[in-house]
Amino acid sequence: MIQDNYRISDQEIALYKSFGFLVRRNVFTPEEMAKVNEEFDHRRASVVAEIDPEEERIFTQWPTRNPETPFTASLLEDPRIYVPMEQLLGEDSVLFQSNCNSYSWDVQNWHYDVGVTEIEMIKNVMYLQPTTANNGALRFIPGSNRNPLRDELTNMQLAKPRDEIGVFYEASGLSGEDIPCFIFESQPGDVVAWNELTWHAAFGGYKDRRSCTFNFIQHPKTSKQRAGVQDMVAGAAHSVKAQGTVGLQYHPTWLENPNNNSRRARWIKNLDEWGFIDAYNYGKTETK
Ligand SMILES: O=C(O)CCC(=O)C(=O)O
Repeated sequence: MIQDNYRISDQEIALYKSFGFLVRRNVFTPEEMAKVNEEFDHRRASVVAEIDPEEERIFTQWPTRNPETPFTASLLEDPRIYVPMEQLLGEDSVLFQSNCNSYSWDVQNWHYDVGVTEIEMIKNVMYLQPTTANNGALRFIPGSNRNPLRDELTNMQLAKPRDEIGVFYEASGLSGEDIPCFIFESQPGDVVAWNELTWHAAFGGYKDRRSCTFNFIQHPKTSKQRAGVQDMVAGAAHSVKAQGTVGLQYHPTWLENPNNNSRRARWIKNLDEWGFIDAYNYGKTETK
């Protein structure tokens, strides 16, 4: 049963479904965000110590389900996160990926997160510092989760980096910052949830810009949806390598589920059955 007091409204559901994203303000308190930032400081220091300094990373990522960050990890099972997701994706949806990110890039070009269209996935992001249009706020092109717009933006080569100008940018003389969009200017504690097919970008980044993400996937019911999940599983090991994620997505202490949380138990069962645990933790590419 979904708990009533954390539910999003029918209007919010309509906004998400039509435009591909949903902004939720003040989901977490300033005190809670201070705790998340404090854990982030400590974990980031231990992660950086593990990375070869020669790498000079502009992006450092580590999974949230880690005993070094117990408060942040507890947010996975916080109804403020999972209740809206269960409304949007079904009560049997699963939190399959969750990371902390320290970005030091200036620009994140327009893109969408997954190529898999058969199964719906939602990413929740909260930024740990205030964001503004010129200081790393995430932007969305409303409705770009759906076709024909999603594919039209691909054909316009909106995702091309600055040094490889895409057809639209070349013909128009415009750049990524000029694309009409919704800009998610935010305070720590605000959360934006988006369909992972929705086009998004961020400009005006700075060193150690911080976010935490919580990604949910629908429980597959049809053979097409099951194939979609398998495609995600097949790409998981590659994504860990490409992103240079430090540490296990599903830490053994989280998998032990010491308090017998029933939602966590269901997630673990599904993650194991679908092959995510083998793929993310052990780099196994063949699906079950
Ligand atoms: O904040 C950023 O630089 C980009 C975030 C993003 O693209 C994502 O979380 O998928």
